[in-house]
Amino acid sequence: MKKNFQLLCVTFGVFLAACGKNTDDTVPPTILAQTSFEGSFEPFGVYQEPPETSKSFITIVTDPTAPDGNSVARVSYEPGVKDGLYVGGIAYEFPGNDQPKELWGQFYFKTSTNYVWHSIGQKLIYMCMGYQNPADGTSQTNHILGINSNHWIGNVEKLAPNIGWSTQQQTNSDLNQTIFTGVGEFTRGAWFKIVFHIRMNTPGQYNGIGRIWLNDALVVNASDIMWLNAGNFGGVADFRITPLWGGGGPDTVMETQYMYFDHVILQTGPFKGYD
Ligand SMILES: [Ca+2]
Repeated sequence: MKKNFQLLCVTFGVFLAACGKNTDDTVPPTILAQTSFEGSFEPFGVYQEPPETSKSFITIVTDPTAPDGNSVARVSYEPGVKDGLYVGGIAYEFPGNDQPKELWGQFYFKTSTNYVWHSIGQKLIYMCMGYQNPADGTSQTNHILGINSNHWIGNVEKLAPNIGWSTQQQTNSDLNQTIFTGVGEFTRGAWFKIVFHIRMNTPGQYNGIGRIWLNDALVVNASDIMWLNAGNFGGVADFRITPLWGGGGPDTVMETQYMYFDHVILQTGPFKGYD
């Protein structure tokens, strides 16, 4: 019986091959890393810095509204946290010789209902790109997916922010790009889904791709980004959920507030429904 089944499968496979078709013409994407914080951050590493200047931290908490499962990652911003400081985050590093040149990512985030947005903005993720020396895998550039909130005024419930990319070229900041799009409002306490797609540029040229979807709507669609500067090779060296509060200005957190994350996926190709 088993043999007959195998024969049937082989015959069916030959039939499909003869027709020039396969059951699916597209190669499914490979998941490179994912976590939904159901009891663990793995395979992501956890970091917190610098402890002497920031009291924020990241932990896993139960959340009945979690987009996936029952738990989420919670980052705390305690009173006294000043603008532009790192807080707790998670990171995933790609090996120096195996850095993806194309990466699709997904994550969900929300803020606590008392969240006071920094007057300048909020960094959500950082990614280091490439290496100059393949032997030591030294990464060269640092790029941000963030949200600016230039319309922040006092203790309001909603914001009218911009979301987008900021590139940081260590060797020459004149080459930096800021590609932001206005996206209406971020309601406190509500989950937002972010999907992004990046593809490396020719090193030194402005021809890389950087797209962002917010709640399934394409809001940033750039094809002129220089992720890799001249002489810098490779791809994505690391991915970090780095919810850095602010980036300049005199702001200080006055009351403990939180940012939450869930359902993080990094993969080689498009998510279903995206292209
Ligand atoms: Ca979860």
